[in-house]
Amino acid sequence: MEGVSTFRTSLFRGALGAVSGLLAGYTALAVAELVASVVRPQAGPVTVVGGAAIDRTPAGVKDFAIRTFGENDKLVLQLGILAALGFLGVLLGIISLRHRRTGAAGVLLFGLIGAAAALSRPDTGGIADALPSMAGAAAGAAILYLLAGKLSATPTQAAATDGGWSRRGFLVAASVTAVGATAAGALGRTLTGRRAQGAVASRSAVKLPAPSSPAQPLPRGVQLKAEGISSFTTPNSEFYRVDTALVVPRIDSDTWRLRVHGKGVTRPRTYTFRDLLDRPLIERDITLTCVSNEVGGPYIGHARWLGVRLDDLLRECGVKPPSKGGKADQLIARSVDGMTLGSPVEDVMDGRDAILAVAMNGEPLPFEHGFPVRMLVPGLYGYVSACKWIEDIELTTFDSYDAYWVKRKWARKGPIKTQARIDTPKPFARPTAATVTIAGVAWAQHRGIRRVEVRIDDGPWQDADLAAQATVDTWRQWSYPWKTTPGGHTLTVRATDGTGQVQTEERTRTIPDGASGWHSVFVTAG
Ligand SMILES: Nc1nc2c(c(=O)[nH]1)N[C@H]1C(S)=C(S)[C@@H](COP(=O)(O)O)O[C@H]1N2
Ligand SMILES: [Mo]
Repeated sequence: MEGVSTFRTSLFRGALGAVSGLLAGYTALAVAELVASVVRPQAGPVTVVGGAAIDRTPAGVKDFAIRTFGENDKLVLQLGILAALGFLGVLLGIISLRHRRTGAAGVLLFGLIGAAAALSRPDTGGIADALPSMAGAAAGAAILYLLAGKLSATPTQAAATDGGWSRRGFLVAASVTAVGATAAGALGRTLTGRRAQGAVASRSAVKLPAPSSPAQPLPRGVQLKAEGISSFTTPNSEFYRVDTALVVPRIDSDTWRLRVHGKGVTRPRTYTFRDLLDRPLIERDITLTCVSNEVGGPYIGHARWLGVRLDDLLRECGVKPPSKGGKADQLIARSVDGMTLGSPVEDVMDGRDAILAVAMNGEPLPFEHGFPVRMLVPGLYGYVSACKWIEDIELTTFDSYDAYWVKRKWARKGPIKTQARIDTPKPFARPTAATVTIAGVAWAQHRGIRRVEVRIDDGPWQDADLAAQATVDTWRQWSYPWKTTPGGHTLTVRATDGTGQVQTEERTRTIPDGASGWHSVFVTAG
């Protein structure tokens, strides 16, 4: 009888130990977020550990994550980190029942790991970035030591004082900790939110000037009526998002600066947001595509952008393209979050509409898409051109510097490959109509789309009807009226670009320079 009750009591103590560990972890995170709200919101432990994990993830795993979790990949990563921390908290809590100091030291160790992760990030703000993790860990360790102390009475004593000081003392201490940590976390979030208010206000205050060179009006008929086809212009709220930022940078455009410097820059300059808005602005239709887009995938979007010509700005700084004797063949764009993207200077200055964009579909850039300024180069995948939250342009050479993704095994150069996608019917659809409209989009930015063909099963290639082409830098819609026959059918599409090159059948992975191959869907007609 007594044995059973002792067992129950120690089980109970074990559970309370686990609770102590969880509370210690919770306190550590809350205090760290509070300190981060003062130091730098991006230096919070979950953000830096997650960011460091992203930095170190092999290309294959990252590709898997993007493929499997899509744009939720960051959420999954953060939840994973929290789950791991919860597990470790429970473990340390139980250890601390026997070894109070060891438990507390364990919490401090995780603080050190967080601090190391913070200092390893490409956007690290220096030693101050270690503070949130260290302060959080110190608070967590103290709490674990305290709570474990409340539980350190022997089981028989605890049983003897059932409902007495030791249990009540623990409950009071645990409750105070929970409330205090929650308050600290809430205060941290409020402070971080207040910090962002300047940025939000600066964005609301932006008055977009009229372009001196407006976009050509979209030709009638760029948008087909087929049900289920993509909308030609992607609304900002639906535009795909691919980046490594666990916390979206919120930059105040009033304090933002863009520095241009490096090899062959005879007149280095720093531009303010006002400087850019005061220049002649061009408005252009450009379709953006991610190199991580699988055949048939969703990482493509189209918008009308407003911004300054990048070639003009570079010339003003004395930059010449390599073909005109320029010393630099690579332009490194650097963002406030430490991302680096390298574009060929030749492409940027060959007359195409490479821009520093300030607006997307008629409004200042959304924070997620790079406010206040991002770069865009028609014809190049985003990872080698479309730097969001840009703050620095450095002219250099491909031989002397590898940008972020290139260090991670992606190709140095990333011209967009010709692709076509079937938007409708959806895979495994069961259409019943006698004639079914097969329709979708095709793209080969900066070369344009000349032809799209559709094939039913192993039948002959047949020309699809092309929608109007806006410009060579945009995607193009197509459709094909298919007279169905009952049964299962594989529908395949391929495009020909503006140079006459037919899209290759050869299937490749997205790594290292973008997926190739034909998109097909299987449907059952009947
Ligand atoms: N600062 C920053 N800019 C970035 C990235 C990033 O991770 N960080 N990702 C690039 C990639 S891979 C792509 S495809 C485009 C996506 O732009 P979007 O999120 O506005 O669609 O942004 C590019 N610019
Ligand atoms: Mo990308």
